[in-house]
Amino acid sequence: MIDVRHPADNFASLRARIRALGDLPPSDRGADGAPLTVGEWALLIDDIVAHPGENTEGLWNVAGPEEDDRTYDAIFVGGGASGRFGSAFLKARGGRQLTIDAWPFLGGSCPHQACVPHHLFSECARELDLARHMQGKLWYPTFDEKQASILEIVELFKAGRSYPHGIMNWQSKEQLDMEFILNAPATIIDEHTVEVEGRRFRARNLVLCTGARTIYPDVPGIGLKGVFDFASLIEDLDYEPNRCVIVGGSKVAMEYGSFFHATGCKTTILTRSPLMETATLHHVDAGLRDYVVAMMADRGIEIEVGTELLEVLGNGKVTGVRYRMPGGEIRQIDTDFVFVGTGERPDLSMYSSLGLATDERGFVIADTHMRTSVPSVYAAGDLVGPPMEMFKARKCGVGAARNIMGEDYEFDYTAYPDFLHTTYEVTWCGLSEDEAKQTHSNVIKIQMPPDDADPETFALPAAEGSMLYAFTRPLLSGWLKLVIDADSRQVLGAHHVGYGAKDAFQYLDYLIRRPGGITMDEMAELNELFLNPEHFIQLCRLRAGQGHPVNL
Ligand code: COM
Repeated sequence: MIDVRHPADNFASLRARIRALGDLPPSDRGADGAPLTVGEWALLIDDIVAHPGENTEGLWNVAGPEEDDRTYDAIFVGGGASGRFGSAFLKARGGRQLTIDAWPFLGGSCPHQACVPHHLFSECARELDLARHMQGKLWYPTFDEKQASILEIVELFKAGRSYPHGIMNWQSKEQLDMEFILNAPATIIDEHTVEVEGRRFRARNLVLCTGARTIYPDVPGIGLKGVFDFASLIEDLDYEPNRCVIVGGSKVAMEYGSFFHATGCKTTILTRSPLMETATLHHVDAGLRDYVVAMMADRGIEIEVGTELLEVLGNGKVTGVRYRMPGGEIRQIDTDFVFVGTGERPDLSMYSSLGLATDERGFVIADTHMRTSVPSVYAAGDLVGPPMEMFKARKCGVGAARNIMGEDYEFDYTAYPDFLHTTYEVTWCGLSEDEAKQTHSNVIKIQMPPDDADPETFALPAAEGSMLYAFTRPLLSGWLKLVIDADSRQVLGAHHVGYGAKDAFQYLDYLIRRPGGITMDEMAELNELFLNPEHFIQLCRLRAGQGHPVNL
């Protein structure tokens, strides 16, 4: 056990150890007796992560009885987004929490293996796409695929990820005043008791937030070296892939496939369902889907729909895959890199003593209060199933905290704004055009390019990040649609492919779903910051004068 709570008493040897690990700028070197700085946390975490099995002592930030002798209101098992946000909220409400994580940092898989690297990779995909498209024009040199290395980008991420980790630990301890034990697995004894490094902690409630992990198809060869998922890609990739086969058609499959292909690693996606038609993605507009998939194909990504993976080939290391086409034909691709994006499931083995009810897919069943089938046990985040999104994880944790602290709080996450990346940022919220037409008899749309325009010459939409496309090949500059009920004039849905609109969709989703929604006239009254990435305000203004608005 390393006690990180009382710097003055305990830190001389810890600080000496951290200082031996590497240089920090003077501004990030804590004084003797002071709490660890972000940089010091980062060095410590980096050292622990880099030497698995060596640094096995837990990092304890637990109040002694002289500081706080109350029973814990909740123990959060897992310190990812749900556990961290739930803990912070519960603490802010005056409760007492303890957060436990097997990793030496708070924040969970997001900054370690998931959302943060995904965003780095998607930014690289966008940059590479532009550099390849613009090569030989302006100041852009001939695009040299050999300069773009998946391995190098993964290593860039790994070299930098301990700084976000350091921030999470520092913020949770110094700003949010959370109690936590890190780098130590929790053992669940019963619904009120958890054991860590031989010490038992009791709490009024448990909040389970240990996430989910990729499930692999059960086919021969799936365990060969060279088969990766989003997590093992970060931890285990040690060569530069030359050819990629993606198994699955999930968001992860589309995002990572777009990145790999953009680096010059020819990529084929093998998917059962058409992309963006999987059950876990809702409100996907057909026009948006068509544009996104067409643009992936335009970049050269092969998408094989209706296929079934039969076998990963290789002898110790992947050399290819065999798969069945929809008509039954068996095909083979030679490849040195297989990436699995078939979805995730939780590992519930540590909860066997609780007897939690689960659904047919293996997710923990939790009601809208985040209560499981076991009284006083809550569950949050990916553990309770899709959507595997950050807002849901964090708000589930907060929802559990609110209920534990006496509020009657329900969290409904059936409607939400959504996004994914290809080489574009793709965002949507509200209803698709087809959905709107099922419930409204007079639906119009504002769309760019319009259905009857030639997209090769219609150089709009264009805005942040797509101006160079608009002026060189308009088709590539993006796509947008606003779905409107012409009778009530209410905006029903918004859909966008381009760059820079993601933030706006968080607020658009709220405006569309609040009681009364937002009308196209109210939208037209907003003040655009031109060239606004999604163009919706001024496009509504062009039609707002019409008593009976029609398509634009
Ligand atoms: C974000 C992690 S990377 S958390 O949600 O802030 O804990």
